[in-house]
Amino acid sequence: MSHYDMVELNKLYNCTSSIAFLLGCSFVNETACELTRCSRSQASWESVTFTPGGPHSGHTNLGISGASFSGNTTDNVTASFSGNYNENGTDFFMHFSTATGGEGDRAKLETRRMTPRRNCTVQCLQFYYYHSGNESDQLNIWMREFDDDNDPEGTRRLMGQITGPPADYWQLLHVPLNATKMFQVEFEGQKGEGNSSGGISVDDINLSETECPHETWQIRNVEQLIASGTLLFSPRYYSRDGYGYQSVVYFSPMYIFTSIRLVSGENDDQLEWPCPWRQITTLMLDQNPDIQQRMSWQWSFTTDPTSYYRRGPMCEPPPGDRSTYHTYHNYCQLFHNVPFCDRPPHGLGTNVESLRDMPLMVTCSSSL
Ligand SMILES: [Ca+2]
Repeated sequence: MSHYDMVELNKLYNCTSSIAFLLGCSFVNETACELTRCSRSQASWESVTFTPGGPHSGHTNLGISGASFSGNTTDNVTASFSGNYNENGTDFFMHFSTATGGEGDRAKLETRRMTPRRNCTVQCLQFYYYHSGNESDQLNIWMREFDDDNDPEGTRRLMGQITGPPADYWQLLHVPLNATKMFQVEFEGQKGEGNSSGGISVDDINLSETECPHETWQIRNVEQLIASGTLLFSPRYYSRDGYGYQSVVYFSPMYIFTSIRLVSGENDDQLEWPCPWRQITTLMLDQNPDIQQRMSWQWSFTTDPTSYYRRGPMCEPPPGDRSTYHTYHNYCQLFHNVPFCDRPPHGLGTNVESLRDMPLMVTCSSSL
């Protein structure tokens, strides 16, 4: 589904608001977002467009070359997204520097208070972060729930944490939330021990009342992968029941091929084999900073023993040395061949081009 599909659907059903979208922020300018900064030390979150230790630019405009995006939020839909593509090329993000200060210094970045509108009490926070600090630096994701408007402190719970080795690119993180009443999210940077020449940065925050994907595989430099024809294997993931599985994507100038397959895992001896009638849903989408404008393509696969697409024994235990993860040919393949992007549907040419320019991610939600 593309942004244009959604616009047409909204017109068709006369939709004027989003039922799931709560918050979006790309820091297009210094005052674009309803976020509050708070610190009891020298450390602080700063709104910047560049940091010497990285990143050298925000994530919002990354990969956008030319007029691929309109820069508007969804037509006819009221949402609290602050805007995304800035035609001036200015792209702010929030940076917590750990290059100065002392161990334990911390600062918070708080969202406004929000109230769940859906009965499912499930929310998904997603954002991009850039970690250029010391591996002991931390970004803690807190959720604070309030009894009512007069509740000043609420109850705080740690929902996610980023720490460990730095990386020289923007990474995507999904954080499942389960607020049942008024809540807010806090991004807390904390300086660890050791030297740092950078810090932790945050950009393109989105919060929606939807379930987070079980796994997300972020793929960068897609344009190069398409040009060179590249076969990529995701890390091994585990379903909730313990089945090991893997996503495989082949990029070519003509199409993108995706498949999902079971791979040997640590739990194979304890699992039920074969495992018919299990389902996995894969969603491929670009990384537009506004989740409401992402172009997506989704398919589900059910382990149907009578399936025409079956190749080899369906869901038999992966043979061979099960401790050898990289023995890729030891799998029970769930086969699906998809001519994704080879023939753009009418009217979607612009978006398909933008898909080529943007990094991709593949998310998986499985009931294996
Ligand atoms: Ca930004």
